[in-house]
Amino acid sequence: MSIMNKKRTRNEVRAEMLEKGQADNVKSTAFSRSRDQKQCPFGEYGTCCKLCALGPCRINPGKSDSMLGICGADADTIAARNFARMIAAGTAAHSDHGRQVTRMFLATARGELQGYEITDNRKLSMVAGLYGIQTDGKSKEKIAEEIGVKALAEFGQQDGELTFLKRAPKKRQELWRELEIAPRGIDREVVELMHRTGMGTDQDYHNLMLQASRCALADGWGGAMIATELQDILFNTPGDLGDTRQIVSGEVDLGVLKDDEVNIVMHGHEPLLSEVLVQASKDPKLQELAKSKGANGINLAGICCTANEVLVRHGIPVAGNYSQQEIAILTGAVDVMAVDVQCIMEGLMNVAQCYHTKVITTSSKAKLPNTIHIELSEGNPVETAKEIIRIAIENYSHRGKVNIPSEKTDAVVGFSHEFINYMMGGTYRQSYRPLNSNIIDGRILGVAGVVGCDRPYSRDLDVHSELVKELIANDVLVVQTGCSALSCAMEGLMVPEAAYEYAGPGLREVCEALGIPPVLHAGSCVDNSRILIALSEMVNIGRTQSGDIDHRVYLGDDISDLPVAGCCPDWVHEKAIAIGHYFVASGVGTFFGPSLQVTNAPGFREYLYSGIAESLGGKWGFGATAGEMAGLIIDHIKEKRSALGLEEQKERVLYDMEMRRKLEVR
Ligand code: NFS
Ligand code: SF4
Repeated sequence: MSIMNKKRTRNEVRAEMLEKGQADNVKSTAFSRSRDQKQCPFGEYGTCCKLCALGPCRINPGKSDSMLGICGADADTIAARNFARMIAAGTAAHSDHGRQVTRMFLATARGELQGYEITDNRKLSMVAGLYGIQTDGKSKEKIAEEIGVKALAEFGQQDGELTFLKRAPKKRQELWRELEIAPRGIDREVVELMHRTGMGTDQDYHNLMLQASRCALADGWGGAMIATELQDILFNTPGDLGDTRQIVSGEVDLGVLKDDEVNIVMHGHEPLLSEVLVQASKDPKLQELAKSKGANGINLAGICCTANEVLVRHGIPVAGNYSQQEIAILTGAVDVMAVDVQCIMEGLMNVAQCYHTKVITTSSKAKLPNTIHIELSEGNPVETAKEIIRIAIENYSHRGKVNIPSEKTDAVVGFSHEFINYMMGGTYRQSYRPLNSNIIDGRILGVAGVVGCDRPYSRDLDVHSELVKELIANDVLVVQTGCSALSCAMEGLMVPEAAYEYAGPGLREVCEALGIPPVLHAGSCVDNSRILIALSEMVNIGRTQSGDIDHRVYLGDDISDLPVAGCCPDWVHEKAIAIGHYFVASGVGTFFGPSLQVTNAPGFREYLYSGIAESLGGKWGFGATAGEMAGLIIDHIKEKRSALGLEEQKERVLYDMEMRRKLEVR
């Protein structure tokens, strides 16, 4: 396996493809549109309010102290309401995904749905335990049905607490109760936040952010976590395949598309579609049909988070992340792009119309004009998948000029919480103890979760890999999800060899001993919930059964004590803000860039960047560049280390311009 199999930088490849697009009469792409769009400073800095018809009201940067909206709202209230609404929207997105998975899970358990089954028994009994379900003498389908009923009820629950909250460290749970922000039901928190951010309701941003926290927690420890866990039961926990445990490897980047095979690109978020496409593509009849049309086979590749889902479970190749979705079509080699929900650019249609590519929508929640709609059947999804594949096969012969860049990279992936546990301690001694003790002895400085989206800018340096390289050079172990993970995978950071090339000496030693990359791919964006569980586990092992501190592995009693940080260096979607805030409300210092839409609201901004830590332990931070974000993360981790009394042994390895230049993007 080589990490040096890229001849050109991603920027060079992209430029060539965009040129091809122009020659093929593609009117615009996100790259050209992002050059043409001039961002409105009021929106960019967080002080545009269009909540009611008296507005839109805009608070002028520089005059923000004196200016008010017509109702009297000031810059802080306006920015806080906008911010909180993003949290509500993001929570709604992850949670509606979770609801759909739960409905299909329940239908599977009841035998009403073909194509899925209850696969991961280990996780099934773990989740049953959390819901207090007695499993003795029951079939796995019966257990799953009881889980499905309870999980589905949590969306509409009015009182009480979400079940998975009890997976957090005790001290954190107590804090949530004390602040009255333990989420009661998933939908309720979204609705209440929408209500409170409307015109003329909650105008104290401290109070508003309490509900925003409750809502975000209903995402991370609710909707998103339900999505992750039930998907795992249906499709297997990444890296944890029943009796065998293994990480998988896969290839990423445009070079995974094939000249001589039918290419089907799966794009979106819910693995319900991609999983049945994977199954159906193996059907010998469809394989034969493809051959009869002159193709050598059927090639599936992913885009965005659905790509992450099938990559970490099956090693299915990935064509790209968010910003690469139109470029995949520009190759002229995509016979079908099948989409479900979220992060699907409307611009796809303009591009697809210039090629033979058929875009197929599959969810009633997300239709695009001028596309084929084939609803993912709630009765027989495999049949839907076969129909999609047949359309792709028929379309293969309609290709025009094809240009598939040869560039692709290997990635070793599938580091679920369960696999990390296993890889550290083996089958009989599964534990995070080695991780904690490596942190205590300083081999690993701390852990950073680097997650979220990527923006369609043309840059020489990729902000994700630039940031991550600096972190691992400073012995920070990096865990990734989402499009950011795909960026670093494309830059060759997810192979064990990357440790030799980029990691600091301590981290390198650990990676070498375990045979792992210094950057661990944990899955899609809903799988950030895996990181919450990993953090809880790092806390929980610090004390013995009887409650005594075990000094060999003790890193504090709450997530907010851990030398860890979160980062979303290139956020795009509101979902990223919801994720950021559930990390903050879980006690994690979380750093975003390269903008944050709170700049011109001084009171609210300072509250997010520091004041909020007094109650929640976690806080927001902002860095405009990879270097700034890396600095903030490393400083934050060091602060936590010194609060724990861990001796500092190392100075930060600073990446100066010279070193940055050497980090050229491959
Ligand atoms: Ni996350 Fe995944 Fe990508 Fe951002 Fe969109 S695909 S759910 S939102 S852009 S990481
Ligand atoms: Fe203007 Fe207030 Fe209406 Fe917002 S809610 S648009 S600040 S009047």
